[in-house]
Amino acid sequence: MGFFDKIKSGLTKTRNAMTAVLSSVFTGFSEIDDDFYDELEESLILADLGVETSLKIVKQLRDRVRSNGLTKVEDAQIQLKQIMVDMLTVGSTELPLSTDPAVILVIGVNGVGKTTTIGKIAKQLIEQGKKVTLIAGDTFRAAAADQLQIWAERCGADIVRQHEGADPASVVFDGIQAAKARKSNVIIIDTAGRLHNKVNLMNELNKISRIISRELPEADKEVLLVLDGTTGQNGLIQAKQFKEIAGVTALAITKLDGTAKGGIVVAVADTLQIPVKFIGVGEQADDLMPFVAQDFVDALM
Ligand SMILES: Nc1nc2c(ncn2[C@@H]2O[C@H](COP(=O)(O)OP(=O)(O)O)[C@@H](O)[C@H]2O)c(=O)[nH]1
Ligand SMILES: [Mg+2]
Repeated sequence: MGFFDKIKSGLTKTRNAMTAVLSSVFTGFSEIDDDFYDELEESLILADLGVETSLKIVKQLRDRVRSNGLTKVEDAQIQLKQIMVDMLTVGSTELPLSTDPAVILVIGVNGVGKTTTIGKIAKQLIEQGKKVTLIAGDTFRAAAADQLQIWAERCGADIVRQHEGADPASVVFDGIQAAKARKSNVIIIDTAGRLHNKVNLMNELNKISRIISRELPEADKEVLLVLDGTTGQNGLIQAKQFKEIAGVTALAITKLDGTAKGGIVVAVADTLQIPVKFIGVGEQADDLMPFVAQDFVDALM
């Protein structure tokens, strides 16, 4: 399957949902009037774009329709797609990897797909010829490190882990020393995401960040927040909390294959103004796609 076909097939459920709600707007109206805009606004909210983002999209559409003197509903649809592409374009979608090593700190609540996403990213980087060290900073359960180890073995990454209950910051310290010794190009750090204990989580992530800054002051650093696309608007709330506590610089949105709520990607990018860099469309190693705004919107509509 080609690259775009894969994104398209991964987004089938969302596309069907979007088509269902948007078709009544784009086939039900022959002219662009207030009723058209009201119905469009409602449809976008139903498609999980969130109230704030939906209002913004409709306002921008009104402006574009007016300034371009558009009268046909089909023309409005083309503009709508362009507005979404622009909204999804909030910065570089590349990982910053110009230093040796570069560091990717991966955060997010339990079960969103952090460890899986790390395995997938590691595989892609190794295929590009990079040397990758994974650090098992989720020490809450031994199974978490075991899972990371399976991914490491599968794709040929090094892994640094300690016993269950070890201090995550100390695992990170060890991992950085090991990565330096092995001359790794990229370090990817897995973490535990117990958001119900926000203060502890914040302290833990701060401690890890301080170790990284101290041990690798010159390194490119990405703080990648992983969100579960199936959680819809809840994902947006989580993202806001993590942005506050952890200085998120990039997003990965997973499990889009299993949900009709993929519209959340637009809401998150627009509300947080943080670039989405990856989308997950399945559990296999190749099911993580680099994010391309135009392809995403084309696959949706
Ligand atoms: N369908 C699907 N499942 C995914 C995707 N990403 C992760 N998962 C699954 O989600 C579950 C939790 O993933 P895991 O990486 O352990 O989450 P973590 O707790 O954040 O580390 C696992 O069963 C993964 O296989 C995805 O893009 N699509
Ligand atoms: Mg995990």
